[in-house]
Amino acid sequence: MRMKLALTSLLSAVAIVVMPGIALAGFAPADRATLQCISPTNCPGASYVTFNSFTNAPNYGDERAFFDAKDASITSPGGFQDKLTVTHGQRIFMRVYVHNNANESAIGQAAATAKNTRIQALLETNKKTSHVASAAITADNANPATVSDTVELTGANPFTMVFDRNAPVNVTYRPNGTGDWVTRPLPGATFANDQTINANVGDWRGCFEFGALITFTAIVSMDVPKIEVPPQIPPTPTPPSAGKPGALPVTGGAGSVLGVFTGVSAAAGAVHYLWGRRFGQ
Ligand SMILES: [Ca+2]
Repeated sequence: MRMKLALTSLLSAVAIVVMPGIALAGFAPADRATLQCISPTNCPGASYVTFNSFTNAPNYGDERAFFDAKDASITSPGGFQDKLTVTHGQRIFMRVYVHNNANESAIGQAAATAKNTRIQALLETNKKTSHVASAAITADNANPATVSDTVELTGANPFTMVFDRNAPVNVTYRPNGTGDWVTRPLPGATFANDQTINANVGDWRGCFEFGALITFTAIVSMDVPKIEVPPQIPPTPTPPSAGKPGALPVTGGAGSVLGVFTGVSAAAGAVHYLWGRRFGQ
């Protein structure tokens, strides 16, 4: 019995791993080592290159949840969410926060610099009512090598999403880690297809001074149900057949009633009378 239970558990685990087309929501790796600021002004950082692993960054909070989004019409700061309800034609403004947590002052700039740093954002390609968009940050000397996070998007009807190639892929950062924040096109960012953005940004120095936000836009295309317009012409009642047992609510059948009237208008009046009687009007 114990063997059977163990085998069942193993099969369940395998089924989860190989299930195609299912994107898991949330950040990954979920079990990676994390860092904590001792105070908002005292965040020692890591002795190795690792991205987005502070759980209480002063200006961001939990860095592991580094990919979020909001309606693109919201131009005020903030308002980003990990889960959105979307509608047809909606433009979604997406944001990736990037922070190499390595502590330059402890291990030196060279050891603290991420090498061959790559950013990727993905949308799902299938038409369905629930999508998981994902973003990943990878570097040759990072540990873990890749970290990722998601945005969940849900619609009332099946929809598809594409990146807006006419909107910029921007990076907001402080050049050389000092001074004012600037926003400019992210060097090397390309649309591999409508659902994939890639950027190789090369070296990425450690510490909060070099934190950055990468932004881009996606568009929702949703099936919109056709509005059913009721017919404006009332149905023409079919005069009941005299030979149809039980078709008439009056004693004597249709003939006895129609016989009271003459002509077309009289027949129409008879039908109205019959229907009125039948429905108790
Ligand atoms: Ca997220």
